[in-house]
Order: sequence, then C-alpha cells, then structure tokens
Amino acid sequence: MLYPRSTMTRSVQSLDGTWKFKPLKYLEEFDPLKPLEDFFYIAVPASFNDQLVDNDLRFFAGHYVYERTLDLPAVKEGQRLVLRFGAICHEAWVYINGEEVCHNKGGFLPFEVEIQSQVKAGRNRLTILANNLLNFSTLPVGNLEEISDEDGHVTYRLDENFDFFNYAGIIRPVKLYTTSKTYLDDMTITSDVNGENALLSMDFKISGPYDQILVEVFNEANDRVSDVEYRGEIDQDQVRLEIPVTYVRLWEPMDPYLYEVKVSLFKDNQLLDEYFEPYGIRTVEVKDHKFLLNGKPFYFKGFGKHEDSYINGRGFNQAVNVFDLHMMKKMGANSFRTSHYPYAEEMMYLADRLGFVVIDEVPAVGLFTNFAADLKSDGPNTWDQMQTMSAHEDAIRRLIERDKNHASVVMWSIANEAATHQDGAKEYFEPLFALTRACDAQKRPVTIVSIGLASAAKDQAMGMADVICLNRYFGWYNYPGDLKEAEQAMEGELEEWVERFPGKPVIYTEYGADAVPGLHSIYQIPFTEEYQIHMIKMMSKVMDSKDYVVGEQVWNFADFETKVGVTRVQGNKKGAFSRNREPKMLAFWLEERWKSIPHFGYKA
Ligand code: GCB
Repeated sequence: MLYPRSTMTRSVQSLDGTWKFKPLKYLEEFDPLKPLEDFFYIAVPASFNDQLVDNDLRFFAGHYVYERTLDLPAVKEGQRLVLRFGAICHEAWVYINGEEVCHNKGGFLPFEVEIQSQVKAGRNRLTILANNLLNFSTLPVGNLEEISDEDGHVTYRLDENFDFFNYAGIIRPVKLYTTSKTYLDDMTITSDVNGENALLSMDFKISGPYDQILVEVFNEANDRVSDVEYRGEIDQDQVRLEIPVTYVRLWEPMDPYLYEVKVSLFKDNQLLDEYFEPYGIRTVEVKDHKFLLNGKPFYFKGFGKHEDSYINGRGFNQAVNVFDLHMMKKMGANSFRTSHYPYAEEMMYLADRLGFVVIDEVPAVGLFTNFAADLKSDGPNTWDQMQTMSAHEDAIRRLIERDKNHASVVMWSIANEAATHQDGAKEYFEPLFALTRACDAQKRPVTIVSIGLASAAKDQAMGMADVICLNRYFGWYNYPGDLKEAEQAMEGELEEWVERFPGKPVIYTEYGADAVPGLHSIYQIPFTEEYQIHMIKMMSKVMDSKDYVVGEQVWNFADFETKVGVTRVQGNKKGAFSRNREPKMLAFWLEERWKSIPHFGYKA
C-alpha cells in the first residue's frame, strides 16, 4: 500500500484536528443515521485514554464513536477520492452520511477506502465506530470477559495479555487524497548490487487504462541518474521494469543515502498519475554467525521501544519520534525494534532518512496463555487455545505490503515472546515463517523473539528463524540481585543455543532492569539507577565475549505506561530515560559503551 503523497496528479488533505468522541455504554446506542449527541471534543490522532481526565474513561473497554464533518468541493469527473487511516485501535467501521463504507480489524496498520460515490458536494458526516477489544483471536492477544445484564446489554472487562497499556482510538493521521482513475496502486522495489553498479527491479500494480510508464531515478542532488520508459498497447495491471544505476551510493546505517524513484503514467501523452518513493540501496545477508549489511558484519546497538508519550498515549507524535532517534544517534546507537507492533509510517521514513536499522515486528504479542500456571508446568496449552492464525497472516501480509521498500527494515519479527516451548508452536509458526518469506521480495531475514521460558532445549520455533533473538533478564526476573549466579546462567544458556543451532547469529532483543529515577544505593539493590547499570554491564560483558552475538537492544528506550499491577511502578521503568525523556544514569553509561563500538566489524 502506497503512502499518500501530493504530486502533480494527487492532492492530500489532512483530517487531523478536533473530532467529536463518545464512548458507548452499550453497542445498541449506536445509530449511524443520527448525528452524535452528548459527546466530548478530542484530538485526532491520539489515544483517547489520557485526554478526557476521567478515570473510568481512561480504563474504558468497549465501543466508541468518532465523528466530524467533511466539507468538500464536488469530486471532479474521472477522479478518485480516498479516505485513509494510518491506524485505528483495534477494530473500526467507517460510515459516510450514515452509510457503512468499510470495516477494518487490526489496530496498527493502515487501511483506506474510495469514497467519491458516497460523498456529496458540500457538507458530509464522517462517523467511525470502533472498539478496543482484544481476545484470543486478535493481535495483540487480550483476556476478554463479556458481561451481560438482564436486558441483554453487554459490557466488557479486558485484561491485556502483554506489558503495555491498551491505548486506543484513532492513533495515526487521517487523510483524504485524490488520484485519477488510472493510478499506481502499488510498487515493489528490489535491488541487485554488483560492484559499483546496481540493477533495480520494480514491480508495478496499476489500475485503469494507460499506454506509457516512465520511471526515473534521482539522486539526492535531484539529478536524474537513470530512466526507463515502457510504451505500447498496454492495459496490464502488473508490469515489471528493470533500471540500472551506475556508481551506486549505498544506504548505510548512520550514513544513509536515498534515491528517489519517480513513476509517471500516461495515456495519449497525457499525464494521469505521478508518484515518488524514496529508496535506499543496500544488501542484507545472514551468514556464518554474522549479520551482513552491504557485505560487512553489522553490530546492532540500540533499544526496544514503544510508541508511548504523555497525553498522546500511543498516538502519533512525530516530535517524540524525532527526539528519540536523535537521542539514540547521539548515544552511538544504530538500531531499534518496533516492539511490539508496526510503528507509524512516518517513523519508518524517518528511520530511512536518519540511517537507523529496524527490526520490524507484527503485533503478535501475548501468544502465551496462563503464564502463571506455566511456571508450575501445569497450564493449558497455548496453541490449543489460540485462534489468532488468520489475524496473524493478515498482519504479516499487510506489514510487508506497507514496509517492503524501506531500506531501514533489515529483518521481520513475526512474534514477541510466544509460548514457543509448548507443543504446537512449530505447527503454528511454520506456515507463518513460510508466508513471511513468500511475501517479501527482498528476502530479508525472518526472526521470532524468544521468551526466557523457552530455553534452547525446549524451543520449537527458533530453528526456522535466521537469527536467534533473545529477550533475557538475567539478574532481574532470573536471579534478581545475584549477578554472579545470573552471569553463569546466561553463559550456560547462550552456549546451548549455539550448540543447537550452529551458524546462527544471536541478538539480545531485550535485556534490562527497572530503575525508578532518583533511587540510589551503594549496594546491588534492584530498582536503583545503579543496579540497572550493574545488571546491563554484566550482560554486556557476556555478550562481548561471544563472537556470535551480533547485537544488543536494551529494554527499553524510555519508561512506558502499562496496565496497573504490583510489579509496575506507574508503568514499566526499564527505560534508559524516564517517560518524559529525562536521562537515567544508564543513558550515559550506554553512550560511553556504544560510542566505543563500531557499527561494522565489531569482534571481526
Ligand atoms: C518482556 C516483554 C516486554 C516487557 C518486558 C518486561 O520480555 O517482551 O513487553 O515489557 O519483558 O519489562 O517485563
């Protein structure tokens, strides 16, 4: 799916701003034919939860309605008008003037609908019915209880099966854009680098009649470095073109270079559609315990993150994104994982521009039932209970369709901390690994991020992954306060992984300790700023001693909101920064460490 851009043939209008909002007591209250009554005014995009200053609404689980007017000029003959949502958490139905125009399930990916035949010139009413409900068939996974009253009305109680607050609503930008009836629907770009030259292959999906495609590649100085034209009696909806680029300048981590691909569609010499896409040329390969970018052994330094900020909740906040990436760059970091869901498209373009390397994750988190019972080895089997397969396939297809052309994306993560140690995990994940590989034209590596309980001996999924990605908390959840024992346990576990899967590199995609800002001790006391450093220092020492460990991503960049519980102190405090982005002592320690580790060739 293409990102909406204004060009000679397309115009984009933002619908962000202040909308009407109403949480519904019962679904039956909803009547799309009637304008909303008794509503709040609320900002879009943003999560609704922290805007309304009301405890019940903050923790509300159920359905809600957003509404606004659309004042429009008459749609021109031969034009498409498309309404596009960056993301709505988690399920949404869209109505125009009371008539349903589309439905979407899956909260972290964009969806769009053509509305030129539904709207009229002048005033229209746009209504969104949505819910934040999660269960054993959705991603992420939630524990949902439905409570029926005597009149048959249903209310909900939702317990997140994951460690972040279930912020919801219209969390990403809403746009209205136009194209002509002939338009570029999709483009997939791959590149083959050979010495100083590269051959770009482009697959175009086109709708409507045309007789000429012109594809041009521009460098950063805006000089055209290559072009190819395809003419004839064509009315094909799929076209593949190849374009050579000579003396190619590669996209490198922290030294990014982006070409721009411009596509123009014509009929009878009349321009019908024009579209631009930035594109970085680089190679990715996993070989002999190494993660190679542009043929060179890369070392991942960075964080697992969250889209999480005060008041916006999980709502799009580009200033925070820009701040976070600049801060990470200053610290010598070069990468992050989109834990635990696809991030906003604008963040992915920013990562391309700033040269960050991204592990791109689908919202498959919480695929583990009865965690507490599992610790005593008497829980029911997760895979007998999960009904997430179709949501999972959908998320993988849509994530790759959205992010396939990003240079920053170097690996797909198809789940975070699923119960991969339980029987049935192999059968569940085998088709999903295959699907990911089939969908990605760039054939990037694919991984699954492992939970501590899924030890090397018990795990049933990592054999299918290209890179062993471990979330490990030695000295925190295991051996808290006892770093000597923790170190031995970590060493032992690592060796088991490489013995079982020789040749696969290892990345620690999570490791860390909670630290309450301002809490200090001269002793090794969990929750202090000092202990957070001691623990991470110990794990770093073990990582440094193994050539096959090719990356470290600390959990987490910043403190973030979670559901309430006795193990959380107003959220998860494993950040190197507070939620408000003030540094803990760890941030300075990491900066010193990462500045001394090169992006390439560490341990080589
Ligand atoms: C994990 C999860 C992450 C949690 C983290 C923690 O392993 O992947 O979502 O927030 O542990 O702090 O417990």
